[in-house]
Amino acid sequence: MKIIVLGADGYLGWPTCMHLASLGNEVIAVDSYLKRKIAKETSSAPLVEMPGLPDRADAYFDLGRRGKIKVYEGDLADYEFMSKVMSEKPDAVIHYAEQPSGPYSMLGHKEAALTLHNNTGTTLNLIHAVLEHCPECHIIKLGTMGEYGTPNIDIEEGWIDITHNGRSDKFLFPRQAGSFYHTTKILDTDILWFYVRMKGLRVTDLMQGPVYSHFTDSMEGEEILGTHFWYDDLFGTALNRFVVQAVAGIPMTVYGKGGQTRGYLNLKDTMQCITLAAENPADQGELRIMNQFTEDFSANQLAEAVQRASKLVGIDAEIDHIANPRIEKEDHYYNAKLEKFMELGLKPHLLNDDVIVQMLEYVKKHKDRIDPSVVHPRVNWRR
Ligand code: USQ
Repeated sequence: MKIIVLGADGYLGWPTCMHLASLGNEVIAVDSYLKRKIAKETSSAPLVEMPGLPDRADAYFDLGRRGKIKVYEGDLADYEFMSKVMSEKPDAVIHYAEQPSGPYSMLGHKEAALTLHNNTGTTLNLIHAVLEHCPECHIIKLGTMGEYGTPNIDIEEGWIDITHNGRSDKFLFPRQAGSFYHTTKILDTDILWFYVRMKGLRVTDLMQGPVYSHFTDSMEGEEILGTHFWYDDLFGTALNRFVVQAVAGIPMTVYGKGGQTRGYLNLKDTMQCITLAAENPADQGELRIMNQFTEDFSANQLAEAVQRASKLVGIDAEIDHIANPRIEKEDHYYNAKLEKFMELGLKPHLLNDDVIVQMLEYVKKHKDRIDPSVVHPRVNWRR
């Protein structure tokens, strides 16, 4: 297939490009480096900074890996650029090109506006560029499990059957996000659903939980091919942050009571899910929504798992319960369905000591690059 990856420089984007190329697909990688720019503005940085996309693509090629990755650099929130990219007429497009941080979106008006305009604007541009150039192209959009929030009922995969006053219909599952970023993902889903109904687009919307780890099969052994590993309060996800905190000797920052539960997945399983979605496309005129995670954990369980694995490499990691900077339930029911990807053949890489030890070893190698000043939360939802 010819596949375009929007947001190709990101934590998920670059590994996805390599993975799809390694399977023999023709891959086009696109990014504006927006995340690098806002990270600099907020003094955040990945553990190891990687070169830009052209150099990453050259390194991939020079190492003799399968396939080539073509690069476009530009702003997809600008319709002209989006239209130029989509005139490549791909079979599928993977849309990661969004500001991905809940805390960043809660900083203030400027950050909320950037998140809204970039995320929904890019989604709208993509839809119109697909309609203009390739209406049969399969749009694979990265949504988030956070669109559902933490309801006191089972979380279905995108849709729910409702019977009301004796009549029944099927609706999008109720959504109630916990950050403004997550709210923009809800808006994206609604925009996609509108255009599926009106124009018959072919769309898969993936409700993904927080991702952890740094390693994928296509990177194996070559740090130059690695993705950015974020650990700061804005862009780092919980488990990656706890691993860095353990290595840095900073007590792990469990927010509040630590009972807040999410569906997590290994970066390798994001690669699997994206591939399964691309190889088994949605129908024309369908908005297919699939939950994308492999296991549920509370923040406490993650911190305890890191504490246990740290002992194996001689680190005595401490757990701290700090005041929760977010407004979220800390003790709640959580039961999300995971059926569609299992039916498509997903083989989960589950979290165990070996996975955490591999992460600890990677972070230990770059310990001198950890900046302790960006570890504790700098954004409070209440202020
Ligand atoms: N948490 C802590 N301590 C920390 C960091 C997080 O206790 O130091 C807790 C949070 O309060 C939250 C949970 O861990 O309850 C997950 O937080 P997170 O920062 O790992 O994930 P989140 O902010 O939800 O966002 C991340 C990605 C986002 C993606 C989302 C999937 O940054 O792009 O959409 O995971 S989901 O959470 O399912 O919505």
